Amino acid sequence: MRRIRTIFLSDIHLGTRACQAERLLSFLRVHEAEHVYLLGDIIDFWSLRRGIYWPPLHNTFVQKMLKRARHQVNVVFVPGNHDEALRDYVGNNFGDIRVVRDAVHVAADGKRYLLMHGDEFDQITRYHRWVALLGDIAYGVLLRVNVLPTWVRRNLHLRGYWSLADYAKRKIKGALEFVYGFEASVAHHAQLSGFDGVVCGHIHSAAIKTLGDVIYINCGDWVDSCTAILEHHDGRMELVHWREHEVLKEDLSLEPLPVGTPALARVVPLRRR
Ligand SMILES: [Mn+2]
Repeated sequence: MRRIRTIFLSDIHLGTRACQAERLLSFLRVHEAEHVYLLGDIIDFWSLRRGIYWPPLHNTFVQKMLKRARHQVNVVFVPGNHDEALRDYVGNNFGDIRVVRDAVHVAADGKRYLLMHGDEFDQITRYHRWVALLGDIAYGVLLRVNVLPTWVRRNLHLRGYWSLADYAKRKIKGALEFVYGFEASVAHHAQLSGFDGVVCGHIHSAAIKTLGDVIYINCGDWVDSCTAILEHHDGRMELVHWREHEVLKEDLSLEPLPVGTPALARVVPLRRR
């Protein structure tokens, strides 16, 4: 169990097939914090509107958050654009989870961070909602296409998680320009507002970097890259990539089978009568 001061998560997209809830739960099992910030797109209402998908693990995540909040953990939820319906509940509580439009976090080293989802700085989402929806569907298709390579790699015991959506995001020049434009405008806003840093999400591109005079931090996502931001007890921020081998290390029930075991043995236990 790693005890840290703060966990920042965003873009979990519960309610979608792409959501890596199992990995997220394995990450949470070994991380305990005083503060947990959920920075938007936690529940994907856009996807749920197209059809209900809500497996038990997605419920487990919600239950775990409610439980931590009940046990003196400061759990704060900032709705994003995929869960913007919950922006109507700003100022209220879900159990002991506070719902706010945006928040300020003072780190252990005294630095003041602005916390938000970040879609306000995504001009496409803001002004051309239909373009955003189209982009959303295309991204969803990419992730679905990626389901097969992931299954193959997992069953051949290949380490890591090759991601088509991530690959496309990195390769397409326009996408990179979009990411840099987003980072620059968010950092600029935080600087003008007098903050030392900003923690956001939305673009599924995790980062900790200095832009101008501010620290720009993005939590990334749990549909694709499986990333989180941790604050240590001295105020140091860390970007964590939660990969398959870490899941294997922490969870003995997922111990890899000996080399040479047929891949199918994992899925269908072979029985002789
Ligand atoms: Mn978003």
